Amino acid sequence: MPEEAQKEVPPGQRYVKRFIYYACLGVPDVDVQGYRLRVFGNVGREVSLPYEKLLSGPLSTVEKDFHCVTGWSVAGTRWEGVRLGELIGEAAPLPGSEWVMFHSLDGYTTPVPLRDALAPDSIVAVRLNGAPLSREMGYPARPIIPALYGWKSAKWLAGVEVLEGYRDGFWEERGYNEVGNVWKEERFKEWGGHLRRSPISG
Ligand SMILES: Nc1nc2c(c(=O)[nH]1)N[C@H]1C(S)=C(S)[C@@H](COP(=O)(O)O)O[C@H]1N2
Ligand SMILES: [Mo]
Repeated sequence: MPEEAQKEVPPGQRYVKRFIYYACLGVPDVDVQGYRLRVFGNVGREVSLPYEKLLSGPLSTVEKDFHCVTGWSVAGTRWEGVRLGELIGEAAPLPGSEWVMFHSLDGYTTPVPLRDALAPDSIVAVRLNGAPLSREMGYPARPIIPALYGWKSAKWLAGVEVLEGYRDGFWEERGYNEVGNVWKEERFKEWGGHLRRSPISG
């Protein structure tokens, strides 16, 4: 199925008007002066970017629907940010790199395949629908990877760790899927097939 087909509703999703706001570990205090977005791990050279550097771009615009694994979607959200591929490329990932772990200021973590992070419409967003991200929505930055469920969009993003092998993040430890592709409906891990058929709420 073409991932670009935004007219199509991903399996098991329904549209709502507004984002349902989540902060499972609370909303962190953000000291934007001291803030750096770090790209580290299995890389040739670490990258450390202040917020102004992220803002100065160049910024790409990604207009896509946003899909939460609990079943709600928001149509046509417009995000602006720096391409993840640019940031990760700057850090020169070493051969054998296959995953990326996002680290947030609140302690939240979530992994994505490097392949998805490098997709052309994968960005580190600093703006949503024409305005800087609000504190609740993840200021100063959050990754947006349109083909993956919303839990992979780690709000208050501070670190992008390049990995060779897979590691669980916060929700993955609790049974959510390693990849989380919305078109393949990858909600839960394959083990415990019963989980895949459990009722989806929200
Ligand atoms: N740091 C952090 N990032 C997070 C979450 C969270 O609880 N903490 N929730 C995730 C989930 S499950 C979703 S669907 C989206 C929700 O984004 P919103 O709170 O902006 O609606 O954020 C994701 N990123
Ligand atoms: Mo979610």
